[in-house]
Amino acid sequence: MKHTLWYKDAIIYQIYPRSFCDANNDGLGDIPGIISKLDYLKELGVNCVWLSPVYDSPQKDNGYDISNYRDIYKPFGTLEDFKKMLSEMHKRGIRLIMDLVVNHTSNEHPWFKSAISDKNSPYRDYYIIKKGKKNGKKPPTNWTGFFGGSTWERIGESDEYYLHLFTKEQPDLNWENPKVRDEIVDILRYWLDMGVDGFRCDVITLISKKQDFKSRFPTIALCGKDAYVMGPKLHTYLRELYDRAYSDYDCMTVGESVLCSLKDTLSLVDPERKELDMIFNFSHTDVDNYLGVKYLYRDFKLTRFKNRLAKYQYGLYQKGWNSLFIENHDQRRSVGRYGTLERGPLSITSSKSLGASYFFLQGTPFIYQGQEIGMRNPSFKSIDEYQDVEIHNIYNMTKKSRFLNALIGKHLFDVSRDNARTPMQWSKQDYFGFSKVTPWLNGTLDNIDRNVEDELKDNDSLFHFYKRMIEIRKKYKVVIEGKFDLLYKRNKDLFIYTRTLGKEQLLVICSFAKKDTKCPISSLDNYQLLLSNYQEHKDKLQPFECRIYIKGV
Ligand code: ISL
Repeated sequence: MKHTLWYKDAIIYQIYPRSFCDANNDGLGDIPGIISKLDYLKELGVNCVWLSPVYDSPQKDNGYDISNYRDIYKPFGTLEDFKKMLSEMHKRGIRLIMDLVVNHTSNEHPWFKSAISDKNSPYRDYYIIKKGKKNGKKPPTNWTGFFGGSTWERIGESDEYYLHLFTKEQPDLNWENPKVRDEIVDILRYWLDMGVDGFRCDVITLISKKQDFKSRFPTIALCGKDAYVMGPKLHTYLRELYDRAYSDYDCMTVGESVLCSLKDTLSLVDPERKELDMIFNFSHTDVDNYLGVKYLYRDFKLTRFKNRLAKYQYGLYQKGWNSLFIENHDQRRSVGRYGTLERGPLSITSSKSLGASYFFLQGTPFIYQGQEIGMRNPSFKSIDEYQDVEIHNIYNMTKKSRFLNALIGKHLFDVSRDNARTPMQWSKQDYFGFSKVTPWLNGTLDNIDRNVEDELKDNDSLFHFYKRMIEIRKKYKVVIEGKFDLLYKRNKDLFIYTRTLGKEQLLVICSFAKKDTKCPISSLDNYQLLLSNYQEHKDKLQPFECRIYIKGV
């Protein structure tokens, strides 16, 4: 089947189902809730949805721990609800990509239950099970995982351990086993046959492990990562999935890739290699930390941010395709981050400037639910208010170690993933119009000023700004195909770039300064203004002013 590369024109909206809309009022979002909001997505103008996991799951990691790949988590709805949602999306010209979590399963998946309860189980080799050291008293290696602590969990009183790069309830699958790959191909084809349009492939760069299973020199985080990031057979496995599944459907794939260099990125998204269409690269979201470890906080610098983005714009031009994002369900909210202001009269203005700065780059833009209305972090004060397994693990570690507490204690709450997971704020009604009962994770009333109902009515809202950005992306080919050039790369306050296609040129000027700033572009005479976050313009750029111009059309 020919791939039409529709993803190049896509504007993708990420739905985190627990927190989007609760139709049956049990405090948890659900599929009927999503269906009820499809007209809202249509109004915004997006044409594709990435749905975070809705499969059956014990929800130890909010669905990123799957116990049945072919069914829906009951509190979210049924398979019939899912099919209805898919058809209602397609009716509105909205495609759907599913979240594919196949680096690991849940420990409640029947494969795993059988694997650990019976040494002769046919599923034993579906997982990575190794003998511990010292008669099983010590784990096989000193590797540490993504949520802190060892990557190994002992199997009962035996001398064997299984590998888990995330929580112990998320055992890693053994991709070396061809039967595991057969199962995954079947799962892919099951959903593609149902009509889904592609997959966001969770931590896909971790699926192949070096087979030495030896300890590494101890490091502050992710010890052993050279054994499990971009492993030796990753490319072979991806190509196999393409050949055995994706090649038969007009679908797309976006891989989540942790700790991935430009060279790695190119090797994954080179169209000739037929592995993935694009990947999420985190280099620009790691701009305010050290070593890609979000707990090692450092101040934001615009130059670092724009140069990191530019590196991938230049690096992938005509060689691969970029994904563009500033938020997702694992990142804290962009309001108050990346140089924007959390509160006050310039807060929305600054979010518009940030939004414009990434939205017109080359690649497929993603919007995370609530980003388009400027939702903020809830700023909870106590650990008891947070639910995410990650923050609780790290919190417990910092409590036990003075060193870790001094290093990360202060910023721990700021970087919690729960910041992005509070309920979507639909209105000023109780529980933000998300539900009629207390939501599973509540928002903060202080933040009620950011809500869909008010923003739909206000032509100057962030919602309408995003809507206009989407219209521009749909209208001008230069936004899809144009070559990117970063201007004034050392300027500390301004992010300015052009996109050029023949005689057409888009010029994007975004100020991140809190005061007036000189505009370094000498003449804007030939340009037509398409969009700005200010009504009136002066010679100087006003605080956080952004302007999107076009010429040659
Ligand atoms: O969230 C992170 C750090 O706070 C990331 O390191 C994150 O764990 C990593 O990007 C992998 O994320 C994905 O897989 C996880 C799941 O918990 C995340 O929600 C998902 O996006 C395990 O499946």
